[in-house]
Amino acid sequence: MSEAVRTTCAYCGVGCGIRATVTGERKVTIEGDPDHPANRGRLCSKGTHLGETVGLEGRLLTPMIGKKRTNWDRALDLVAKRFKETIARHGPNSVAFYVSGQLLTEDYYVANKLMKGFIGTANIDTNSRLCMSSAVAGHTRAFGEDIVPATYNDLDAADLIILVGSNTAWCHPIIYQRIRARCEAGAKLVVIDPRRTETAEEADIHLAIRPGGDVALMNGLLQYCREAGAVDDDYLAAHVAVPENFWDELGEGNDLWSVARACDVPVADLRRFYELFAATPRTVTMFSQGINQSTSGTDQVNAILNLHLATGRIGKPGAAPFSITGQPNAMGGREVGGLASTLAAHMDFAPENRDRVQRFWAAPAMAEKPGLKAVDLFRAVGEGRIKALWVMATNPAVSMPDAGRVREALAACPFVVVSDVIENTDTGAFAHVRLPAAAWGEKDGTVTNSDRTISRQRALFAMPGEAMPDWWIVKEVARRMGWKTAFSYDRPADIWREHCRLSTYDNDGARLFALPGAAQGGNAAYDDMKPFRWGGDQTFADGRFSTIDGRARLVPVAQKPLPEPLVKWPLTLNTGRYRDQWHTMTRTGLAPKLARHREEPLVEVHPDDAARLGLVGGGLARVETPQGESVYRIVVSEGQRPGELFVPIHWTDRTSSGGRTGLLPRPLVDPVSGQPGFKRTPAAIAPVATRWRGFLLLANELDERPACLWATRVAVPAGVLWELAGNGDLKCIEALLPRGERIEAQDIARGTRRVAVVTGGRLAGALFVTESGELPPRDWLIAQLSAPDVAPTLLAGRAPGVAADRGPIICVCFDIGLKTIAAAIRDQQLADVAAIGGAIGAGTNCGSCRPALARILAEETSDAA
Ligand SMILES: Nc1nc2c(c(=O)[nH]1)N[C@H]1C(S)=C(S)[C@@H](COP(=O)(O)OP(=O)(O)OC[C@H]3O[C@@H](n4cnc5c(=O)[nH]c(N)nc54)[C@H](O)[C@@H]3O)O[C@H]1N2
Ligand SMILES: Nc1nc2c(c(=O)[nH]1)N[C@H]1C(S)=C(S)[C@@H](COP(=O)(O)OP(=O)(O)OC[C@H]3O[C@@H](n4cnc5c(=O)[nH]c(N)nc54)[C@H](O)[C@@H]3O)O[C@H]1N2
Ligand code: SF4
Ligand SMILES: [Mo]
Repeated sequence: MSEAVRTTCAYCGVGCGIRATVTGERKVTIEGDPDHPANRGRLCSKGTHLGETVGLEGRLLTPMIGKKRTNWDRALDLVAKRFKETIARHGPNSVAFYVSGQLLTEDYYVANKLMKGFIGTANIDTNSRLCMSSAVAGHTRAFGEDIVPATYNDLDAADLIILVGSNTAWCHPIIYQRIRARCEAGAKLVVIDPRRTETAEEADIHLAIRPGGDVALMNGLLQYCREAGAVDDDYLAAHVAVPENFWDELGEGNDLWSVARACDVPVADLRRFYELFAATPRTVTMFSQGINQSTSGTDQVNAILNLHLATGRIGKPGAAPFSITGQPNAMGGREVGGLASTLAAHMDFAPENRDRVQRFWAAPAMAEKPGLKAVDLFRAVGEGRIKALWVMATNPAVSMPDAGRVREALAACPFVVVSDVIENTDTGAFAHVRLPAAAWGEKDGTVTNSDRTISRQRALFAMPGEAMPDWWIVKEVARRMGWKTAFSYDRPADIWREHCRLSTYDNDGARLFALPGAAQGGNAAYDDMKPFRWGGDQTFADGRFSTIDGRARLVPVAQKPLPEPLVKWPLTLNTGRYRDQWHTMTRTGLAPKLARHREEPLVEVHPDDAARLGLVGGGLARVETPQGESVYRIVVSEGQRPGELFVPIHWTDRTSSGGRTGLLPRPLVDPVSGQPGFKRTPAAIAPVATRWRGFLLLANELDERPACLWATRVAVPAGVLWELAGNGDLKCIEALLPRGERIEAQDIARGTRRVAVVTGGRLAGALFVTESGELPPRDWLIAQLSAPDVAPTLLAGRAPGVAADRGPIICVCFDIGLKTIAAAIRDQQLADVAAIGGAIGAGTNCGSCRPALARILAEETSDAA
């Protein structure tokens, strides 16, 4: 066994440190790094199960031109040639890169330098446009620079933590555990989210706000603070520029009653929240996609920043606004200037900045002005204005709004290059050239997390096949385009040092982002780099901001009128994430344990809507918007507001016929940031009838999705499970079963059909279908895929004597189902989450399921009462 390597988790912006020990060929054990400041040894379910995703199944391991394998020289020459030709014929603005917050800083730096300094256009945008560009724009308006002034330590010092539009318990679980710990020590938690998420369930106050009402809520609060004497006039006088009439304009229509009505929240809850805020100086307001992903996203961000500036709650321990980042290197992308609207090292396109960067890069063709933002960029592709596009580390055919239109654009584009780690992605299907990138665990570089802590990601394995790191791929293309010296990097450390030097180049302190010490280190220093934070632990403590006069700005923002429901589209569609899946599932979709929390894409509907529209839990429904439609499995949930639907973003063409959420949102964006409003799309829903439902269990992957109305892939140990439903006949489904010895059973009266295929004594496939009856529980059947001998009772669907299954898996670490937990609570009279852990272990490892355990406990105890 080799020594543990310190690296950083591949997933979210919490940026947890990991100690990874390679135990064999593509095998690794993962532990939290006790010395990493972001997590101090803890990991959530996704981090804990990273080891299940490092196998080579599904990997793209050779460069491809069309459907043919090729070698690197040919692929790189072709990419360089086509980009050069396109630029020569149509100018630099006819090409574009679409990159990702999942690139490492070094990768990102090289791509940005090539586009903005050498090709000579700023048509490089990133999926971070869809993620936190409103926060970037809001920070820049208020502080003069895109600075997140908070750190995780502020959470430990806060007396009030407000989570706005953030399902932290699922999306930033380790931050959430830190918040819970602080709440157990007495801090209060307020959650502002239209849904009653697991995060909201544990809050002292949950405001189930009418979607899009956040500016009204925050402006009302600011007005309340003013009246309650909680505005810090001294701070404002010393450090903040307040526009004339700011307070007069704020005062209008922002009384408690009007705000409660506008936001559709109980006035008593609103008053409690306002009183609590006014009385609690140590407040951290954390926000993410419920704020950013809106056509008023930037205003919503500034409404929050206004509150913190006006109450002087910034630059002090436990007091700060806190925009949390989603992707592992979203923050690093901001530092290198990966957005079309930023240049590099926290500089914009102002003449002096352009000039400075041009000098530093010795750039032959500096971009003159900001480039196309993601939605406009794909529109330009669709209209033929962009003729060569390179997509790296993102899956826009799934994740862009109005993804159907994005697919049409990709299909029409004369030259599409996709760099990915996975062979078959929805976006890769449109590529002329596919380039195999090295994945997490194979590549070296740095990432910056939500609280400005820079950590190293380190290689654990040799690069498989011909995979190469993204920085190498980009610099090889740059060199082939003719820029050999400017892209003569041999290792990530070379790029890192250049990036650090640019951050301090001609920087007298006007730009807070600066990495002075790091620029001098050698390769050994880079290899040994410990996590460190830039920008200080208490940013803005001196009250100086990055504006010309050093003052922050209050930015007047007004609530936009919220539209009434439309006749054809009477509902509002909200979209977001599940606890154990990551985006388009290219990696978490490989891990059977992570599939068990939510196996299928669900549409959550309020009981009143369900009753009115004939929607039954467990059935299927078609969700439709003006952009497209997709089918989901229905869940009736009290946690939804009436009139609203919630669907997950994770399922793709590869994994499901339904749940194709990217097709539904409008491509409408915030006017300042260009971020799409993913959370609020007018929609309609109707039940979908199917004659039969069933499941197909297979030892091997299928090349194509089963052709029926509903087919969703679920990763299981030693194989794959497809949940199915349809109206057609079963012949084409049965044809998917492998060859071998067939065992069959049929009950015509109940419309039941069961087929199993055995080869060499082992189960190779099984199809269970019913028209009217129940389907057997899946657990035992799935286990038969790994069993050395097929059980004779196979077609009965369960082991003799074994009763029902365990229900949905709540604790993925110890594989404990809902029913097991509920039974333990009842039988052993367990009174709290810790007692459940003591009795059956659930929740004692990663802790991601603790909010769910609390809810089950509450339900069981209220049932008992
Ligand atoms: N498990 C998991 N974790 C992840 C990811 C993942 O894919 N899976 N992705 C990572 C990434 S890239 C990101 S960006 C983050 C996102 O993390 P979050 O922002 O926490 O995630 P979302 O589920 O997109 O949306 C957050 C909440 O906003 C609420 N919301 C919708 N509309 C409104 C509104 O008008 N006002 C308010 N106040 N709230 C609203 C939604 O109901 C939802 O609960 O998660 C990161 N972490
Ligand atoms: N409706 C709706 N849509 C949304 C959102 C929403 O809330 N609602 N959220 C938006 C947000 S916040 C985000 S961040 C996006 C995320 O959306 P995407 O970025 O499209 O999602 P991922 O699945 O993370 O795509 C990453 C791709 O990079 C590949 N990859 C992984 N590692 C590497 C690497 O090292 N190199 C290379 N070259 N490739 C790699 C993966 O296999 C995968 O194909 O979705 C956005 N879309
Ligand atoms: S919270 Fe979970 S997914 Fe995010 S970095 Fe930490 S372990 Fe990884
Ligand atoms: Mo994101």
